[in-house]
Amino acid sequence: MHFIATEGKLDADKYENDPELEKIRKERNYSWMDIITICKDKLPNYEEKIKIFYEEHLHLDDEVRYILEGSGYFDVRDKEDKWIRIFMEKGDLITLPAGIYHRFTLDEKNYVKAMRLFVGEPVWTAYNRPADHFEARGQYVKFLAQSA
Ligand code: KMT
Ligand code: NI
Repeated sequence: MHFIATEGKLDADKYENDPELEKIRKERNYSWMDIITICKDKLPNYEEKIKIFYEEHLHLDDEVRYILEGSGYFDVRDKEDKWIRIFMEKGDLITLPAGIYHRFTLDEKNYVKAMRLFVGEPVWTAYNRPADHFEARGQYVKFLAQSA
């Protein structure tokens, strides 16, 4: 996946038994999933984690998130290296391509429950900017240049 796909609404109330979600997981080989709840009372090392989420970083794999409850913002860098803020709420699915600089923050409600999807065994390593020497970054930059 080489573009930011923010895909229409799914019915988050039935995430445990949803043929639409199953179809997406099959088609894209999202064999792995877990659910993360980001709020003060539920996430161990909350303060530290939200700080890490909001540091500008990239990953070597796609970051796929499906919002089940609550909301928050994904900020992504556009072609001109400016921030684009994407509001994500219940039912929204987002795919951040490998190599894109981004960050995440909660909103004033301070609560989100999200499904994390991954192709194969998950790798959560975040590389803070600058991380331009990675192959995944090179590929993404190349893609951006071609789509200009
Ligand atoms: C990440 O990698 O930024 C996260 O997992 C936090 C966002 S999940 C809604
Ligand atoms: Ni990330």
